Amino acid sequence: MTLSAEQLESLYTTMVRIRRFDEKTAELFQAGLVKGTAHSYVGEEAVAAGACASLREGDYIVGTHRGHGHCIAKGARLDLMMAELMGRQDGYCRGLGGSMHIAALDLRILGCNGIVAAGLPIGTGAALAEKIRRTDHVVIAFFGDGGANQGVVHEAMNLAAVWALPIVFLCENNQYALSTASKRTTAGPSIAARAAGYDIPGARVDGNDVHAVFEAVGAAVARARRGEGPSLVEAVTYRWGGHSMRANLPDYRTKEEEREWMERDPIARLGHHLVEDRHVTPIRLKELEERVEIELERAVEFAKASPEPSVELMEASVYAPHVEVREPAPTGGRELTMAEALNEALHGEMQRDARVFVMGEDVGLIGGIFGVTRGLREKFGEDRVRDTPISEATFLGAGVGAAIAGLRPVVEIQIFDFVAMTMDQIVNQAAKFRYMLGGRPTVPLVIRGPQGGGIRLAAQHSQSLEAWFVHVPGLVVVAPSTPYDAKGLLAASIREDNPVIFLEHKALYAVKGPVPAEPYALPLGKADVKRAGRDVTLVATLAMVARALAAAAELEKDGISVEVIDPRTLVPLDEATILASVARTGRLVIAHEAVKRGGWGAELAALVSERALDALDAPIVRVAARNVPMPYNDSLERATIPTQQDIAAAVRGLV
Ligand SMILES: Cc1ncc(C[n+]2csc(CCOP(=O)(O)OP(=O)(O)O)c2C)c(N)n1
Repeated sequence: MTLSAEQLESLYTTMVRIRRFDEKTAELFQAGLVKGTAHSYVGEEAVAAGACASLREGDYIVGTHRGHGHCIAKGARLDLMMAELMGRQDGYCRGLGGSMHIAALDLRILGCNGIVAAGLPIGTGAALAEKIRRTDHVVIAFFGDGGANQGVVHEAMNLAAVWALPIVFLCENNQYALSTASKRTTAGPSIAARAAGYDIPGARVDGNDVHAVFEAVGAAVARARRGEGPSLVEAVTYRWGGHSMRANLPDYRTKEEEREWMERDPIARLGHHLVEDRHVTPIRLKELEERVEIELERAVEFAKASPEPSVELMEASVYAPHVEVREPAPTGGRELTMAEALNEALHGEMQRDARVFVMGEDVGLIGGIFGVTRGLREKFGEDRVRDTPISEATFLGAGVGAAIAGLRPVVEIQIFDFVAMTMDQIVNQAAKFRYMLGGRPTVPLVIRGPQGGGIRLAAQHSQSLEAWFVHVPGLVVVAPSTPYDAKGLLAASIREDNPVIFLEHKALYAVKGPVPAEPYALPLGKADVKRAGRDVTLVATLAMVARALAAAAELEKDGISVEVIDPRTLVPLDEATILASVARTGRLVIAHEAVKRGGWGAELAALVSERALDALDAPIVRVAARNVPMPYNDSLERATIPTQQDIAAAVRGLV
């Protein structure tokens, strides 16, 4: 497809806007008005401009840390971008994101990213959302030659290829990752050549030739729109400046090489073509450039005049309002196992809301290795119940992308220890996305799966990991101990607009309890007093709740009255219920299965000593696993996990 002179003028303007924006940013950085750092796109303008020229309003991009050009090419406003770079309240992210996190969901710019290549799983998820919704919207996911060597790049291309997702993987090969030349770190003839391994089209083009980029990406976009799946395009280019505006590094490129590439200036090339071949006058080009200057000056003035964001705005930006549960939940019901109760919640929520879908390893055909997703595929179809490749980082990241794009994914981590593979997507992406974007978007994503020991699965299949997630602002952490709570809390978690870590204890899956047949949700942040008592407050979680209750029954016989509280959600935490109980009993024991050091109990102990020291008549005691990885040997495993006797002994020690 040839571009009209008008389209080329528009591309020329976009490229000049990108260049002048980043040149101005460098000036403002030197002047101390842009802080932190920013990564200039000067020299690479033809890639973003040529690529985005094939996109429509409903299409998405995910950018990189060098992302100003991506945003401008997708239609971002210079004034809102500049205000963001200056950390001001009127910026795209209200000053909470900065250069590396600019995003504009109304323009379907899903964000630049400070984590190299992390945008690819997210872009893959947006493409998945569009595929599930059966639209013809597509995604372009930008990444660098350095990013190309991240594991998620392989995972994302594989996932997109097996699911035929509408995404274009666009590698901007500027030949260096910070100081390191791509040829020193990258095997194979080219990055584009990797496409053959996924049986998808791959093309390598001159990234300084806007026509070439437009042609190659245009073909890939058209293929994606037709529903034929992903493509890989590698655009070879060069950044003129240093890695970042802050970096002040020893030389790693030769002056000749830099000069050579500057002579291939993509803007001068397009300008020359317009004048020589398209009868556009140099005066016309000057006019276009002058318009950009005016826009840029206004953008700088706008940014300077914008107020600084407040501490209140910052604090309010971490969480979306938690789901409201108005009706009291029903009680009674049949006896179900916890696995059956969770399964019933999934059936109910998928029925209730077509945006809910489930993905994970072996969740479809066999219904999950613990049976939690059984029957969903038969009822809701393969589109909404997806067996994934073993690519936790990417299918979880795809969950983040699909959630941002408006669906409500439930991602199963087959055994929760494997969550370590996904920590970037949970901690740096899901948890921070709303915040980095100024507190506006929502990330309605549930990440659920079994944790804990007791069935001899040893060190890598038995950990209790709640403390990792409690430590991260932006996450909700749920930990049910009964089938009744499990059903109601999972339903609430799926209706929640924040990312939820939903921890199931694998030893509880087969435990039975009464569960009402009708759908219901339980509020997040509401503890349950499982047993009332006067002498000691005993806060227990997950599998420790049953042991705490058994210990309390045993102690009752000796005249010791124990109040057992199950917080049910660790974030948000029902501090009031716990503090009120401690105020009455004056004693606190905390029981959890995770190792003691740095465990969630330490946080609760600190909270109670800060807030209720006067009420305490005795030191706070934690009952937790020994500070060892879970052993395989069964008697050692029993010696590691706290028992009813350990809990009872801790209580006795206080009275
Ligand atoms: C996961 C991760 N590792 C390292 C970094 C530090 N870092 C930021 S950009 C960069 C180089 C990236 O090179 P490339 O992907 O080629 O993009 P370019 O900077 O050349 O545009 C490095 C090492 C990071 N931000 N994230």
